[in-house]
Amino acid sequence: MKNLLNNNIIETHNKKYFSSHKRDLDVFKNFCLKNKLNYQGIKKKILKFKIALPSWGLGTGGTRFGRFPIDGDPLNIFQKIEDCSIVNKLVGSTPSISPHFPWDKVTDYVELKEYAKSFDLNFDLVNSNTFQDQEGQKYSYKFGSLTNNDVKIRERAIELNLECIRIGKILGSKGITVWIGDGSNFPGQANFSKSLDLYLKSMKKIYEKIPKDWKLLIEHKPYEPSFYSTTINDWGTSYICAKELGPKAKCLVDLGHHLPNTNIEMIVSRLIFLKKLGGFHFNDSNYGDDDLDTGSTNPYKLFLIFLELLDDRNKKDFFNLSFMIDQSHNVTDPIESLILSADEILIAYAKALFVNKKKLQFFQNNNDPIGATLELKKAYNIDVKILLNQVRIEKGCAIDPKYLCIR
Ligand SMILES: [Mn+2]
Repeated sequence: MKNLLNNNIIETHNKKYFSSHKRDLDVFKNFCLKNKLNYQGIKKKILKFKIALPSWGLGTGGTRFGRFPIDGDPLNIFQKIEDCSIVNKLVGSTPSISPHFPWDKVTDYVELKEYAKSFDLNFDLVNSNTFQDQEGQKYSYKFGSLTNNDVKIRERAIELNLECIRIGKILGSKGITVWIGDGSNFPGQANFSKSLDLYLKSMKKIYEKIPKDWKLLIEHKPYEPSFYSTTINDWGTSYICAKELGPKAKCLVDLGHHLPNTNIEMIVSRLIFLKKLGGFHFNDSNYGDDDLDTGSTNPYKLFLIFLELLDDRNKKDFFNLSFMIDQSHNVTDPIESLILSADEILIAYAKALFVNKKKLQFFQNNNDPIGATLELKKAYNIDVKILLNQVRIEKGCAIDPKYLCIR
């Protein structure tokens, strides 16, 4: 396997921290034993957990006011794969990359797949971009894609999605995520029912070509780029569409795609109950954005989301969900942001795994809100860092890649 990291960087780092880690691990194992916590079982689940990296997340992000690229910004998908390999070599939980087309178009997809494989990486879900015109594009998405009034533009948007499926098949992907920016900016500009109808008609044509072992994920977002109305604006609309399309269609929840203060963990729970949750995009959000680094502002929320993802009703499907980081690195080095975000996700996941569900149910059944919330806090306050360090050691990664980001 190819390795782009400087020689011995992991070995040197691990050597430095290994003896103190061993000491801390013994203390942690004793703590688990004393409190009847299933150390081995939880470690096994963390070892198995995988998060995809978005190809577009490796480049410097920006806002509509500007972009401030850093040295070493990847110029193409091959360089993005190289950057992903560095993240995964250090953290071990991000072995796949989710490409975006036409951004990541190449002439030879077999070569692309092989290139990723040479770094021990594979391809996760493919994503279609019908929210932006490419240079020289004949039909414009200015007034929508899959819901455009012009049939030629709708057909072009459908064709791009079908192309994504064809590419994804070569890359070994098992699904496609469709997010559209379609909507309107003025009252009266669009007929809401007509837009939804056109969306479903277009999506049915895409759904027909979804391979048997694939999934089609619908991603909703309340606003932006449309600021008056958005066709697929919330989880309810997403659910209605997924249900209408068929069993291979599911809903994808992006943490930042909600109005401020929305109870996202409850949306996750609803979609699990309805058997329509297909995936989750990680980021953090302080207002109505989807741009902040995962766990950077509200790690407790992330923990509560994981608690729902780990609901007993989702036991069989948990590891079939598509997890991906989807955030914008406007002021940081994307590699560092992704390393820290992958860590935050594992921290939230591990803490949720430590929740004593039986005790929680007891407090719920006995109408004891303080008991219930303290039970959650008990798990949340466990310092799972040592366990995650141990997981990374067992994967041959850096004990704590966070320290490599400190200058
Ligand atoms: Mn997303």
